[in-house]
Amino acid sequence: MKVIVTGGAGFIGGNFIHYYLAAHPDDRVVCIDKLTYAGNLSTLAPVMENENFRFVKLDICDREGVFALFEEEKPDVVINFAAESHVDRSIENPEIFLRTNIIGTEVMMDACRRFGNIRYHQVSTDEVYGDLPLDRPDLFFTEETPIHTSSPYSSSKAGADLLVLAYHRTYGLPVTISRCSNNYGPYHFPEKLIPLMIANALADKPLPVYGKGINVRDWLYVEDHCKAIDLIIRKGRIGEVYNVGGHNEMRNIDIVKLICKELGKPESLITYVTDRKGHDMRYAIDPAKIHNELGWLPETTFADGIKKTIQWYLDNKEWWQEIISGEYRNYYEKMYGNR
Ligand code: NAD
Ligand code: TDX
Repeated sequence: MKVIVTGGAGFIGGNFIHYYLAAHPDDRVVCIDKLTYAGNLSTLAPVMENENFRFVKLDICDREGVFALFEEEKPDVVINFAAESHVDRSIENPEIFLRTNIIGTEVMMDACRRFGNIRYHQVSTDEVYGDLPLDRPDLFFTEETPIHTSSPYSSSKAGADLLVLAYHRTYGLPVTISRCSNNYGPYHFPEKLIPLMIANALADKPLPVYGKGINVRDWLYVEDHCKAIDLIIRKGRIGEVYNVGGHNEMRNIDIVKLICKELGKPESLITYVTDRKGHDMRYAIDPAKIHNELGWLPETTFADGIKKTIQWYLDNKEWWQEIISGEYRNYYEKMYGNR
């Protein structure tokens, strides 16, 4: 099988490529990535020499370039991870989110239509459902929960999801969508909560917790997400949405305290800063559908996953230190300087 993976130089796409090439050594993977600030070729260094892997620097909005690549590679499956993915950046500058996340999805699906009705999978997010109240722990996002977005990021992802379902209904494109909860693990860009707190704690820098730190996220080890996507592209029902999550809800402040404990750093580093605008309170996935239909269950507990993740950041300092020494410094100063 030949698979085109977009956004493979990013966090989840990169982990997916590592997982996929090991799990399916006879398949070919072609990665398309524009290498934005979030894309790092060093993430793909371990597979660059693999003869079943090819990297192509390409914008998913570049219709001509994408069509030429499809003509050349003739993929069987396309998995679209490429996106602008950081909520805080979407609040500062929504436009690029609409371009990449919506137009890019359209271009990738047009290429699938043009070159033989190719199987298409969209990597989406639980954020399209908006948020749940903290005082209703009985409520969860199911695939039937209405789309109700909060940020420009989640709105752009929701727009893309609607377009994917429209391409199925209108053109008969064989699509699936996965909507996953918050991922964590190796190669996670240090602008996101867990790697940011690890990097700051190791440097004895303040740990900026938004608001009161009581917002809840449902955390899943990235490899479990990769396995879910692999199952969906093989066994998922066409035209369906699958929620992916492991019933692992945690408050931000408890995660930050856990990171302090694991690294032997004092909680006095924790600094409460101005809240995120429109900050979603709680995400919580009901994964019953993917479990019942495809037999998926998460394999890594949070206790193990967070230990493995922290160890990875300790063992791979050059990967993230290179990132935080570059353009990221300006971003950090702008977002956190006077917060
Ligand atoms: P990321 O920001 O780490 O990586 C995104 C990658 O896409 C980068 O390599 C970047 O260079 C590339 N990219 C961006 N714009 C592009 C364009 N126009 N053309 C080609 N490549 C482009 O993101 P991530 O956290 O790995 O997220 C991957 C996908 O999973 C996204 O679609 C995101 O919405 C979704 N998702 C993420 C999470 C999470 O917790 N991180 C949870 C659920 C869903
Ligand atoms: O410095 C911080 N301080 C803080 O308190 C940062 C960066 C975050 N937070 C809070 C905000 C959120 O409540 O931590 C929580 C997690 O924040 P992020 O890591 O930015 O993730 P989130 O906004 O939940 O979105 C993530 O999960 C869903 C991904 O970035 C999305 O791409 C995915 O769709």
